[in-house]
Amino acid sequence: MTTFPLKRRTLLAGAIALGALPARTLAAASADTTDWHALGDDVREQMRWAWSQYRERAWGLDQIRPVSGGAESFPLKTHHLGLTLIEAMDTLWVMGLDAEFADALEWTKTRLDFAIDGEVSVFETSIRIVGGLLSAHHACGDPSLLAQARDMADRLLPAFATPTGMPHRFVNLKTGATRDPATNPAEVGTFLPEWGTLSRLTGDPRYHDVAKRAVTAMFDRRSKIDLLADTIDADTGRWLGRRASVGSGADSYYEYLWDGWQLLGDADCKRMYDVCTRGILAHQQDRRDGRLWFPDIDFETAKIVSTDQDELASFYGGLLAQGGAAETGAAYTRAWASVQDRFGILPEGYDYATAQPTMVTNALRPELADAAFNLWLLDRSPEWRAVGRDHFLAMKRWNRARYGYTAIADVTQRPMLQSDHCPAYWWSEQMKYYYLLFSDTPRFNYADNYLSTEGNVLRGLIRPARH
Ligand code: IFL
Repeated sequence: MTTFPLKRRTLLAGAIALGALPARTLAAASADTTDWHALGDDVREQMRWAWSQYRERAWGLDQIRPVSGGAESFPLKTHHLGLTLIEAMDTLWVMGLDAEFADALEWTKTRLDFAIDGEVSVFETSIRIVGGLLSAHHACGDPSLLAQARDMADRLLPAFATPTGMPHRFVNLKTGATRDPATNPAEVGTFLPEWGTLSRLTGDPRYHDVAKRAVTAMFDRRSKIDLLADTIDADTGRWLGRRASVGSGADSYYEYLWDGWQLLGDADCKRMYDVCTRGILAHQQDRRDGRLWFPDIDFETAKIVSTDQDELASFYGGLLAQGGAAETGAAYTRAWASVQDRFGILPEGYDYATAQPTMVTNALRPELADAAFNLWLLDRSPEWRAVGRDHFLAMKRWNRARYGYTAIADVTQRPMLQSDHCPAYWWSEQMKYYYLLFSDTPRFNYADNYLSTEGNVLRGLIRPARH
């Protein structure tokens, strides 16, 4: 995700601070005595502790199982690529955990090998591995990281060789065989910031060009009311579904339109973002009991098809604010924060019409912390720090297990029921969002930065001066 240049941020700060904050929130914010830097130190300490568990029990493996101390592979089914390690690197760096970062760097130099005869999700592998290596490269400048990011992107490239330019969902890392043309906006359009960066750093335009072609091919198939549906055939370009959503399957498509503008200065991306966002704001807003929600609707008729909200959509308030709709973004984030207030941790599914969870799990999700961080970057309101603090403290209370932080099987039970899973994005996303939100670290440029959908910092890391 991204921030505006200083001037724009200052303007937005005024707009939000003067207009949109409810009196209750303002009062609570001004009475807040939280020691933010101490909280930042605590985040760093949790990261250091969880990393030591991973180092001891699952070193080089994809994901630790925090309850049993075992491990699981992802994105390959039967082979590990060190996913957690790659995802964690820029977070370790920004926290100043330099020995841990150096240890991880050494592993990538000596052990990383992508020539595996197995299939990966093109989308997941790009945002996590290509993005993770690029952000680690941004942190330390080691050329081996860029070479590895490029190696992985080269292995993903065959997926884009379709008649429409929209990628197949899976590719074999060794043979280049692809499969599954039935895809969605997010899996088509979540490449440009990483792949544009790769082109900039390597001088090879192919990465940028395939990513741009895919995102544009999707945009060109929007409905007359400027909405995208949820499933499309990448070979024929024909829609296979009708549901328009800002959640799963669509979320980061919109995010990367904005990010293409913010990180790469691509005016086409800005235009596409504005068109899509106008469509969403015109047809998809629904206010109930003073709260703003975005139901799923039919992409041609705008008829509501579901009031069931996907937790993944809770990032969207931060994006709306970044794109200039500050009050709407704040209102949507407050709607989700009220669900957090009620359950402690967001359920994976929540129906705002019945005010009931529809899926009681939570896969250690970062989205609300992501929105809080992005809103705070724009206006510096303590309201968003408080949303992030509550997210962090609930995680410490309910998700901490013997060997790390774990997902929740049921957020409605007390104590919450834990499952045995630590998705690698946890190391790249919320731990970084919390730390940046609380610490005011000099290693990060708070006025000019870019974080990807996976929390990978591709602009804004500040290397300490050498003495
Ligand atoms: O991989 C993560 C990323 O934020 C994303 N979607 C879901 C994951 C986190 O919940 O784009």
